[in-house]
Amino acid sequence: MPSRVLRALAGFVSAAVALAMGHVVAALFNPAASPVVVVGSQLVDLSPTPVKEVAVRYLGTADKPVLIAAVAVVVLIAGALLGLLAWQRPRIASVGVATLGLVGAVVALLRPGFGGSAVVPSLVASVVGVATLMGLVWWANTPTPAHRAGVSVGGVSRRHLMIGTAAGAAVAALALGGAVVIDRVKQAGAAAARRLGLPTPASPATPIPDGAQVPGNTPFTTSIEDFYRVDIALTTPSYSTEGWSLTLDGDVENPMTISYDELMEMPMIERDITMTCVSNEVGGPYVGTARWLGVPFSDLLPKLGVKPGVDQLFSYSMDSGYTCSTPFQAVSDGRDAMIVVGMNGEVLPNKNGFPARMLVPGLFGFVSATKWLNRIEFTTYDKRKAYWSERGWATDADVRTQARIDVPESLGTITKDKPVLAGVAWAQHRGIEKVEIRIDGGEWIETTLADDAGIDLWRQWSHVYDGPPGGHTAEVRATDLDGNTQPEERQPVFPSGATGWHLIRFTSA
Ligand SMILES: Nc1nc2c(c(=O)[nH]1)N[C@H]1C(S)=C(S)[C@@H](COP(=O)(O)O)O[C@H]1N2
Ligand SMILES: [Mo]
Repeated sequence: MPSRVLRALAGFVSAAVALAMGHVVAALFNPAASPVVVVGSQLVDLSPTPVKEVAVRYLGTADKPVLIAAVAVVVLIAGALLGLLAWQRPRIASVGVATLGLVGAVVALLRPGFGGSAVVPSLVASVVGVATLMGLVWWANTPTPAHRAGVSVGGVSRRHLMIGTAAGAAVAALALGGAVVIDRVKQAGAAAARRLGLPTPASPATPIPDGAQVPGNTPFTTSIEDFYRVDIALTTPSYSTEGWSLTLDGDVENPMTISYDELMEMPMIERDITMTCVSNEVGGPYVGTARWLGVPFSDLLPKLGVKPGVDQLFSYSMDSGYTCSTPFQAVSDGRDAMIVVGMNGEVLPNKNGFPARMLVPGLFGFVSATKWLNRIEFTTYDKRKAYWSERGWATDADVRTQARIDVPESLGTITKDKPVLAGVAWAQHRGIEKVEIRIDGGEWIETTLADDAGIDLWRQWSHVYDGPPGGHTAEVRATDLDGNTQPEERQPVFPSGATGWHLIRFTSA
């Protein structure tokens, strides 16, 4: 007979293989039906409230993993004890191991809302546990060549048993690893389902023409990852939609409070819109274009019955007392002002304002794009003053007409075979008429504009450089469709947006 330690080890490993196989089977179709999880959950439900409170107090949010680990440890110890019996009383040991698994199956049957299939992982664990333990006994009793040659005595192969337990431990580890992988894959699937869960727009975006993108230039649509983030929150707020609602009130006939589900059921528009921050320096990065999905104000305003005299929308954020003022005119003049729930085909990310934000084409973000939105009050500029207005910034600010050079980057090089300068220009809700460039302070030359995707969007431009090699400067200026050309005069971002021309130095090789 093997030593006590080896017998206990064999039982322990058999229990581990059993739990791991039950766990991986559960991971496939119902993770909550894993034998250890199902028993742990039942213990949570059975334990009296004071015990739960103590557990939560001392273990915090780790209370559930700790409990599940405790269940696993109990089963593994029971397995080790049964392992001690396995050589002399194999039947009793087998029944014991099977019973451990059956406990999981019975508990799974008792738990509400689980259904009969929830017993499968525990039954699998039962069968695997018995098979592993009896397999180890058999394998250890199988004579090695050494026995046959009469070199070794005792009728038991330590070597076989050690190889067998090591193999069992490896199987258990692989199964646990498999369960983790399955869980990851399923979570990725759930994220994809959330994307699919976004409502289909009643009014989809018109496709962006292929010709709107200058090859090698900044991407026309900015990815969520690359989209600039500007706000006064210290960390990324993360709110749940449960209990969240959006209140529309103030000087309206019918104030409304809308839950997330109600909002998601309203007809939506999908639009590509370029957003800009007032704090963007000339040539700066705080500008981006995304495909936004949301409920248009044009649908909400008639339902609300806005009273005469309202000239301001005063929006509130759940985060840190941020407020924002938006001219009522800008949300009621027919442009695509909306309450946004989706961005680039995904549920609005936390950093960009989940569950909902405002967006008004043509206005700087600080006077239109409240994130983590929970209330919009229809009122007057006399009555309410917004967060940034209190700090001296403009109360109402259209975006500035701006052009930026993106290719080459500042101090970069263009080559003879690709002597192209390129960039973007924006004047949301007015549209870009032309972008001009001048090299070394010379004559202004009109650049080639890429295809137009709409007045609420930036427009790409490019220019083929045909001057001498060496170091040069390039400057750009845009003119919008209202006829305003970007002024040369440099103004700082405070209080209503920077002005001036973007200049870079570059080398022509
Ligand atoms: N709640 C809240 N919303 C906010 C802000 C803020 O500080 N808090 N900043 C605004 C500013 S200044 C801009 S430019 C835009 C930026 O939006 P983004 O981070 O999604 O790019 O959000 C606006 N909405
Ligand atoms: Mo901003």
